[in-house]
Amino acid sequence: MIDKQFEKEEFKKSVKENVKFLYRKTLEEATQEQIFQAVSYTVKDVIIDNWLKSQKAYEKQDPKIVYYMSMEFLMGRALGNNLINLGAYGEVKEALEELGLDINCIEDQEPDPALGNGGLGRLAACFLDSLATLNYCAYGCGIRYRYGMFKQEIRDGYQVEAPDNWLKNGYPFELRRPEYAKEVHFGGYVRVEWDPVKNENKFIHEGYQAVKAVPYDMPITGYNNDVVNTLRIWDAEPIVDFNLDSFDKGDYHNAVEQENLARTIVEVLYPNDNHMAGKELRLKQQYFFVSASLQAAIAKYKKTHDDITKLHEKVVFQMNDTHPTVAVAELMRLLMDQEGLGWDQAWDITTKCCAYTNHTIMSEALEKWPIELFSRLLPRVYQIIEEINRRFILEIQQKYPGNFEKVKKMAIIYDGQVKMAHLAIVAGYSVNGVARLHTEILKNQELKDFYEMMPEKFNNKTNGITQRRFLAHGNPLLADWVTDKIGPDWITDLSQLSKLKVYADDEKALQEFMTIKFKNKERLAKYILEHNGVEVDPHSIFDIQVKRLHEYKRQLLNILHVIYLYNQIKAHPEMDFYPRTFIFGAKASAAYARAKKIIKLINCVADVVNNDASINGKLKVVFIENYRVSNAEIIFAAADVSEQISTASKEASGTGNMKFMLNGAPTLGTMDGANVEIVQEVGEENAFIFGMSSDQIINYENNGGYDPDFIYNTDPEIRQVLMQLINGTFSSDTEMFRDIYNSLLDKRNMPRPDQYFILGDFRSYAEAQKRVEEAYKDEKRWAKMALLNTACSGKFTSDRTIQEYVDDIWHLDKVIVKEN
Ligand code: 26W
Repeated sequence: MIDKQFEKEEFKKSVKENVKFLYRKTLEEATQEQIFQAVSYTVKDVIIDNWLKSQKAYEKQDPKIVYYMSMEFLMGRALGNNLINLGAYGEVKEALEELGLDINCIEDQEPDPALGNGGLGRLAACFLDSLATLNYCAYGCGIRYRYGMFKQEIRDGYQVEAPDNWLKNGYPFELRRPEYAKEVHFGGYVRVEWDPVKNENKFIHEGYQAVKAVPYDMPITGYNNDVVNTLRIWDAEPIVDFNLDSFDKGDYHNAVEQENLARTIVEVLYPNDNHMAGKELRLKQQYFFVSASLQAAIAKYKKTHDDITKLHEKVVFQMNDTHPTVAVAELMRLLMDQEGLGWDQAWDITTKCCAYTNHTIMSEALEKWPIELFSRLLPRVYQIIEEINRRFILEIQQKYPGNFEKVKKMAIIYDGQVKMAHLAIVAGYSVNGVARLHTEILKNQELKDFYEMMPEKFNNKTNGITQRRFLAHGNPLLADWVTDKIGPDWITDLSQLSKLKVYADDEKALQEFMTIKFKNKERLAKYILEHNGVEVDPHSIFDIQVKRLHEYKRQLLNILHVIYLYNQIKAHPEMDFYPRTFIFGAKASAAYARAKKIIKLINCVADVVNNDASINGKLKVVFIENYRVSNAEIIFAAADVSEQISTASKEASGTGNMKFMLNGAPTLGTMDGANVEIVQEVGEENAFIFGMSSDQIINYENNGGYDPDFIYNTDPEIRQVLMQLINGTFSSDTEMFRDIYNSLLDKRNMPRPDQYFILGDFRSYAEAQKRVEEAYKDEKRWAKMALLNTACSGKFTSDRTIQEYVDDIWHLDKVIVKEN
């Protein structure tokens, strides 16, 4: 039953009232943005009631709570998603129509809350959606960055970063909660004092700078169950307003610094994906939100429980990669210094409360902090880590007497650095990878020593995505068609999609399926024309690669292959070639020069190819500016081919691959990350797999023997493509792409030329692309393939992933909020 406030007349009245109340305007006078605000306030009203109701239910039922600790939450827009989850989307769409408004335009007014980089941040957002939908009590804990992921503009083919001032007009779906503010301390020193009563040392932190952490809560709605959970993101404020008082105390400098700290700490999200920069401010951000979140969790627990030693029965902290790992030491500190527990008791609780998810094996992503920096910024926390390390090394020596190699490889503090992954593994009771292959690589390669010492901690949780956003909201035509065929249960039980398999040979159904795909391609073509000024033909194959730009993801392989096709068409104008549109979307980290050059290359190739009349529009290349959650939804829905072409072993899981699959796009990919499981679900005949296996890659990496020079010298077509990077074909400046060329061939490129085996996989990729073309030409075969991809994607819902986390790691209780 739909909420009364969403009944059309009621809803319209409320929107009009909000416009009047907020802006002193009539609907006719209000801007689209103001109407968006007014609509959102109406929706928020309903949500607040459910929020209160959920809170009450939780208080009564006292369930175990998971705190999902993450530096990033890539939420995307909330309005449409909330309407879907409240079951009111259709009703509201019609009500707005009656007011002469287009719901899409209203939704477009909302800024994307982009408090994340890519995969890891979006995964956190999908998890929150699933937790609420599955009736679990969960908090997301993060940072309220003033500026989220930068906005990408393409100027003259180059990426230019613009600030993302997402709070400019005020964000309607957040609630400031000053009454829950917490203090966080930085710097200073630790004084040790003997406590004669307890007969032990007391550690007193003094001379620190303090910052006030103020929480802002965002509601996380479950699907049709009245559950509203909370994403709690922390803002920083100065403790006291600047005052001359401190000047008198000779503390003027410190007072100014303390205020500055509060201003800078949450200023901006670090836009690095898979690259550790080692910036002090980043560690400050980590400690800031971790300390505030732990304090809040403990305070909440103590409100209704008096035995802190049973904390683990009601609370679990899941650490999203190592970024929040300082949590284990901070929890120890709070339990010992604030709650008065001894080391052993505190350790026992901590190691029952903390669990760690690893999201990458890229060595440059591993977080290691210089001792000097760490101990200066967090002196008491550092002391605790030293003690954890000391005790852990004793354990290693007990288990492997005389084996100093082990100590060297496994210590938490070594070579002047604090290794956060080691800390997370030692203090966590669970360590999980994010796809089957990834977890196996962790166990057998990257974390082998730890796996051998504590195998019981290791487990796999293959990632998933929420179908509420990426099908119900992003692809309404397909969503309605699916519901028509199998009923609406797929919205909360994606395994239902397998019922679609019976339509794999049903011509009418296949035709309907492909007609929807075509309409979605028209929608994307319109978007591309409006935003990029490029005309693309929806009859061509939409071959899409959207994800962060990184060498290991091999956008370069894709664009080199485009050049190769271009050469072929030019050389053989008569050859049979099915028209293709290669679509890219990717942000490069602002400091990642080579990644930015690859964006420039894609745009330069696009310029040449799109303007070459002699190829008759058979090839088009489009770079979609500012790829983000909101346009992603449109992009996935319109894809024919899903490019998942990372160097095997490098992509931990991938989640874009799942979004494409759900929307009926076969994967063109390597046997990497979750692609392996996608192929297993859909069958090899319904995917296009190519390239070296992760074993082959790892073997080359360990034993050498890979020689891109040989390929260059023996394959004239590849050589031609490479020569075109430096002979003026795509830029009159022949030095423009020299670095890219060198990265593939120059022996001085570290650790070796063509580190990501682009030339090694090129032929195999080109051949797989040929198979794509053949398959596409056979309309019926393609339609069946596309439909089967949707039908077999049930495993990849984040609902399944979350249920596995609950069963194996968190052990949460289901909560009932909605009375029937
Ligand atoms: C310290 C800098 C830094 C920043 C972000 C290092 C590492 C990261 C993330 C772990 C990078 C990331 O987003 N990893 C992706 O996580 C996804 C969700 O599990 C996976 O699907 C992707 O394969 C993985 O690259």
